[in-house]
Amino acid sequence: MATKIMILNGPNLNFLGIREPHIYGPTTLKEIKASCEAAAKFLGVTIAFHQSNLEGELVSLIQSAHGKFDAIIMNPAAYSFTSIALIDALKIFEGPKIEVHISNIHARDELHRHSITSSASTAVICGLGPYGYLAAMLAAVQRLGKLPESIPPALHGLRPSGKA
Ligand code: CA2
Repeated sequence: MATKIMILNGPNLNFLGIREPHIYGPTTLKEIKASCEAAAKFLGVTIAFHQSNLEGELVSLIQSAHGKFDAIIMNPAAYSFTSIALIDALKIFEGPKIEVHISNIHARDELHRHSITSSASTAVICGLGPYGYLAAMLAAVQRLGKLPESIPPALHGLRPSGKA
């Protein structure tokens, strides 16, 4: 069975590339989705890509991934800084959970600096712009030990499972 990755995007990310390009860049969420779909083909995985402004909807999507998806990649956006509900939902999911932020949250103002959801994540990628989603996909598949043979050995890492 093909490896399945759920990619979740939190509130206001539907405005990427439309407002505040000086912070989040010119790329739209639609373009990010297309780039993830292209990467999925290359990696031999299938993806489900969602955006929601509603915390409960994101919780339900994470719950629905249980037993059906192998990894979750999530940009929780503003919920990163507030959501115990997302932390609890992420803890239920056993597979790799990679948090992505387009901007480098550590270089941001006090309000945008302290992600609490990262405590329930396997790894966090921030500051790489939209490329962070692709880096997260590669890392998730590597961690699952499912990188295809077509990926050069140098990108497989030192341990098949990706564990440190
Ligand atoms: O850098 C990221 O990906 C963030 O998760 C984006 C969040 C922000 O609260 C985090 O600190 C970092 C904000 C998403 C809001 O997206 C907008 C897009 C266009 C215009 C306005 C907001």
